[in-house]
Amino acid sequence: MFRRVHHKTGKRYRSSCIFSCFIIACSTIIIQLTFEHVKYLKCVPINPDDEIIDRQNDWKYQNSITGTWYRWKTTDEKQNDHIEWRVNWLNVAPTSYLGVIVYLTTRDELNSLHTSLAQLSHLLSNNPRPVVIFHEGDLNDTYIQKSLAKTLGDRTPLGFECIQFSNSSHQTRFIHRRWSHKYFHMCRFFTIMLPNHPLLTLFSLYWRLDSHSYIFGSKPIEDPFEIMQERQIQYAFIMVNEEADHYATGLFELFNEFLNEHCLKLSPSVRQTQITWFGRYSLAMFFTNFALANVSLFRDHSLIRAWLHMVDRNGGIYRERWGDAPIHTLILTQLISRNHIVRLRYFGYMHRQEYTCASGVQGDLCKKQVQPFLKNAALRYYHYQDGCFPSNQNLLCHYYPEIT
Ligand SMILES: Nc1nc2c(ncn2[C@@H]2O[C@H](COP(=O)(O)OP(=O)(O)O)[C@@H](O)[C@H]2O)c(=O)[nH]1
Ligand SMILES: *[C@@H]1O[C@H](CO)[C@@H](O)[C@H](O)[C@H]1NC(C)=O
Ligand SMILES: *[C@@H]1O[C@H](CO)[C@@H](O)[C@H](O)[C@H]1NC(C)=O
Ligand SMILES: *[C@@H]1O[C@H](CO)[C@@H](O)[C@H](O)[C@H]1NC(C)=O
Ligand SMILES: [Mg+2]
Repeated sequence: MFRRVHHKTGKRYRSSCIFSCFIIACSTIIIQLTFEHVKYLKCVPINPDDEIIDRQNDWKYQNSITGTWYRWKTTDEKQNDHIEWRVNWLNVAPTSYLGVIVYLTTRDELNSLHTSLAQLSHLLSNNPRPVVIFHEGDLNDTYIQKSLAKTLGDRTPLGFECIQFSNSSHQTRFIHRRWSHKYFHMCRFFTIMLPNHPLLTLFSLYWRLDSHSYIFGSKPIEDPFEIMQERQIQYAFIMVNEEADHYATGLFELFNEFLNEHCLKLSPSVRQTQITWFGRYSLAMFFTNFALANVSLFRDHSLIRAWLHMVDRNGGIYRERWGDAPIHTLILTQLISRNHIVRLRYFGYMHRQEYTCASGVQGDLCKKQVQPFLKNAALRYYHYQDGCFPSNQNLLCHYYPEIT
């Protein structure tokens, strides 16, 4: 009997213990959830404009008429009070300032640059748009400039902007020694510097191409600047690609830090285009050697500016070889709504050994169109079906509306 009572007490004791544990566990969960909630409610975003510090750049640019050099700023103070940036236009002065086609290049790529300009001249013959070539002084020879102007044809304005990258060493702690200093400067140029050059204040939209970027097709194309203006598009691309993971070390972590500072969560577009099934960063990116953008997007949008400055301060461009492509892709998919970004599919495009034909141009027709650019028999060329790499599996590729 005694034992039985004892047994009963033990049982009661045990069940009350289980009950208490249950209550404690529940309370802990509730407290934690509340805390998370309060933390979220309490999240105070930092002011994006407070984060923008001029880093005492020693990059410079030169005016093509006066020859004066200026220090290049990335803050939004009006660029050195240029009332209006003046350009020494070859061929003819622009009649419209809606859009400008921009290149950065060197004399080493003069041959491909001629090809690239010839393609622009053919395909945009219905609506020539001004072209501006940024260079480091190796293209200020008048003879070279005139021959490039001739390739474009006398209806297309052509300007040259001489720039100087920094040569200070504080930015040059490389991990990727295989790449020259200059490559990192190029990445920084397209990430943050270009939209802050005073030439861009003259135009509403810009279109970036590389010297080895060829647009192609069987006939002149509709003007992409007009399409952007009519449809209020902020950004347009043509191909997508995937970054190598060793060129994006720490980038996605920095992006999450940025979101936290501004009390933002990953947008549905980032989640759908750049996060894998396993919740990891997919490295999908716009292939930004071809990109059309509203100039004010990367210059005046305060959160985008804050992100670009954060990336710049971090030094990852020089340290890890972060490219403008993943840097821009993350912030655009985060902040720009789905109907303000498009993929252009109505003409062919080739960059180095990679190409895609216009939507609907397949098989022999595609081969025929691209044939003139497959010049080097020693190289292997890659046809990106649909413009998507590695394949249709790249979720970024078909996410945005396409213009065919
Ligand atoms: N002026 C100048 N242009 C460069 C330099 N490095 C690259 N570029 C140009 O910047 C553009 C992009 O560079 P590219 O080497 O094509 O990069 P990739 O497309 O990532 O291989 C091309 O038009 C190059 O000619 C450089 O050091 N100086
Ligand atoms: C041409 O290039 C050199 C740098 O190589 C530069 O110092 C010079 O000022 C440039 N501009 C003109 C208009 O000659
Ligand atoms: C680059 O270095 C040279 C000498 O090392 C110096 O004279 C020049 O001013 C520097 N350029 C810039 C933009 O700082
Ligand atoms: C570019 O963006 C600015 C700011 O959002 C807007 O006011 C302007 O209309 C846009 N330009 C074009 C051509 O879409
Ligand atoms: Mg390139």
